[in-house]
Amino acid sequence: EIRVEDDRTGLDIETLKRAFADNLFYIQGKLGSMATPNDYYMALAYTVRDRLLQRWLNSAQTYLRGDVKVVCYLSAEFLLGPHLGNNLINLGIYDRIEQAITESGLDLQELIAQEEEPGLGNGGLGRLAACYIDSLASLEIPAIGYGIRYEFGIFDQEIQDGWQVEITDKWLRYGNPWEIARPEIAVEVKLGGYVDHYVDDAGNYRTHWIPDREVHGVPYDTPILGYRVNTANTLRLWKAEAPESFDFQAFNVGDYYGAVDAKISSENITKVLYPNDEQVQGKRLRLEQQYFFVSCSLQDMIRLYLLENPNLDNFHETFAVQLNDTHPSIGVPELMRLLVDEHHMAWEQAWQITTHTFAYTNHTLLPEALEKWSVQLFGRVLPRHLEIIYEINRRFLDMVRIRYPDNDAKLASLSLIDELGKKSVRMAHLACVGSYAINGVAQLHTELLKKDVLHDFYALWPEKFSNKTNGVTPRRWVVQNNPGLSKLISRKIGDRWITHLDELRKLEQFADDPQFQAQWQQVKQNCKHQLTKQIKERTGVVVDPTSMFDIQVKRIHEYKRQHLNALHIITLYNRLKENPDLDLQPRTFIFGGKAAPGYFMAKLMIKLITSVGEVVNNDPDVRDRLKVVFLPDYNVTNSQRVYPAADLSEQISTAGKEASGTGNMKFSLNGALTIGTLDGANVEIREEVGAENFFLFGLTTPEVKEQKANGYNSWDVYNANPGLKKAIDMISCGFFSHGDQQLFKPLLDSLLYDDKYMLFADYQDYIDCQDRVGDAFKHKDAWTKMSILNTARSGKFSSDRAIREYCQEIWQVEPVPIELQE
Ligand code: 26Q
Repeated sequence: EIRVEDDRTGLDIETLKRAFADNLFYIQGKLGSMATPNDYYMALAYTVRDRLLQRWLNSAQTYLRGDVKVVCYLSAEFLLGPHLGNNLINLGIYDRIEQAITESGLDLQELIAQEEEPGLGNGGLGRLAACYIDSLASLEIPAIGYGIRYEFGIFDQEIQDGWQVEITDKWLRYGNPWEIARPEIAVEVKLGGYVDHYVDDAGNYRTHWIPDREVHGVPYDTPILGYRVNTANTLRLWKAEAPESFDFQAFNVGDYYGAVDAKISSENITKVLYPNDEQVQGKRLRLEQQYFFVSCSLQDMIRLYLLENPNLDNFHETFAVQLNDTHPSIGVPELMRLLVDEHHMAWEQAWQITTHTFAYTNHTLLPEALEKWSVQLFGRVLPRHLEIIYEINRRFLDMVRIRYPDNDAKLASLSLIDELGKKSVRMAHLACVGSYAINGVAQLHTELLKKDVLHDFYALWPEKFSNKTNGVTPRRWVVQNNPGLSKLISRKIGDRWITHLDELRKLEQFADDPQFQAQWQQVKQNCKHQLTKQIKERTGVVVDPTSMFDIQVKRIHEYKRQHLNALHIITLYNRLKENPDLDLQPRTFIFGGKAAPGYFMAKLMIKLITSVGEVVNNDPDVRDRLKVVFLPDYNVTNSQRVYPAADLSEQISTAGKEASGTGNMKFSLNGALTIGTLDGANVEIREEVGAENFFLFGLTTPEVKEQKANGYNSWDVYNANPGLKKAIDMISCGFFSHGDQQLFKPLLDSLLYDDKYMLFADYQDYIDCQDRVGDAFKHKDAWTKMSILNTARSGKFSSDRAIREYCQEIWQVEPVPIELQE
């Protein structure tokens, strides 16, 4: 006897097989004989989704209780990666599903590979948001992730003739089985227009914002299941739609084409993710995106709150709202507007609530990445918010004047408005003033925030500042992407490390054990074999899986210095050319990463890497001892094959530029050794794994500053260092570009005449350090020991640890376990 629910919740193999067949027939409308791999994937995804739903609904219901505090993580990006494998692991049914699928005559890996990953982010910041919502759910913390449902996520990258080419990411093409639209709770968002001030019949000052556009925000919900718990939180992403009534009746009478234009322009808001990170451009549509999703989210929180409460007086006791960088910082004036204009609250009370609601995470020290909006543009898109910002600023500067009497310089440097040059709104200042907590993402980064970028705010409110070193989820970045390593670890120390990553320390005792070392090497070798196969398939390059895999994968940026890595490759190549019989440790250099489409220098860096690869890979004198690979389309899916296969992790940014880095953590957890500068979280990784298990090189942050102050001149370094000079001259004379001496000129000129990121200053130390790496790799057992110790001592870099710190020190939230009712 079978009950309906059994087919949708049952976890035994027979039920899973039946549910899978059922979904294929009734949802995909296919029989086995006509089903495509995608049909099978969809049928399996629905089978898994059914099993998430009761947990999800129970979680949602529990959170509606009045006494639960909920974290709202506001982020313009969530770089989730594929859901299926992750949900199978967190549900604890991976093995059973594998068996059910195999017994249905199919291959689970092949079905998992069908999923188009939601690439709703650029890189580190977006992926951090994804790790954090995994940890929130796994720690049973009530949480909602709020963001944008971009129709086109980060572009797909192809390499043509060595150059990056961008392809539209049509991730929704075949439907998305993980989301559920909730049009019944859509909200309205206003844009543009002007503001009316008047006195109402009761004598109150009131404000009326008359927009020239209104947009519908429709939420699409995705369940985020925790690891082996019943908690399934919600990721709520907003899609912009045109409200029919608005376009076709009130505002565009008789103008059909105009009405359709208005519809298109509304729906443009959530069309596409801006593919630049760390260099902002101040585009109107981007401001509209930010305001759109933040307004939708705050309105949604207020709706939820008023379901249980008579008024908004204690809003901040129910919601802790985290701002993932300044991208959602328009939330500060928006919450003020909602409270004051729409809910008629007094300014002072509204300000109390607002400044006890928001907390702000800063992710960057680069001046060009600090968001600014021209006052003129801002006033056109958000006229009421500009007024509110001026009022916040007026009151804030009154306070500053008391603290620093007769100090106009202080006022100018703290003001929310930059009055120099083109008048603009400083979003980081807005976020600092509107938040009760401000944090950096690694120890060094937080110190530099306090000392430099936000120094004046630190002087004002030292108690608001704290450090929250980033972390990554061990479920995706070890269990899922490295099953071989996970099984080996669990055989030795049990599986509690998956939720308590510090327990990896128990591996230390086996670091010298020859048998364990052999097993460890075997796992690494298998991973390298798999990546070797993938490299062959995707690039045609044949690499030696016994060579050292030396990997740099991350967004392409001058400050991340992929071109320093390239200079090392050229240097080794020159040594081989001078002495073909040199006893050189064979290496495979693997690069991956996207360049912002408008960032010419980054695109040229890709061309340099692929050009060097073309020469090195095909020179018979090299005898395959060096290979250079550029893996196209680096994304979450592809990265999961990369981290486990790495011997060496390249973390070589100029000291003081990388806020934290998170790839560095994924590598170390998977047993790669790091060659790195004292930048971002590298500092803490080295502290944890031990200086003797980390390859350190390069100037420190104060040394960089000092050299620049003392007139650092890269031209002199170039002339004084023959190895460097030779490498640069080869690029310059067209050795890697079929004689074209113009191709790389912009890149070389920036190095020879400016070298903002101090490549030449760090060149020799980097080369010397790489020589030590090469020597160390020859001693297999010593290397393996270092590899084991890297994994064993990287427990700190779990996002569970990071989220526990946020919960205790910023959000003041507690776990709420979910009971499963019928
Ligand atoms: C802003 C305005 C307009 C258009 C785009 C943007 C924009 C988008 C994305 C600005 C920045 C980003 C992404 C930044 C980012 O990924 N930062 C990284 O954050 C990681 C998580 O904290 C850190 O580990 C990295 O060090 C940091 O570079």
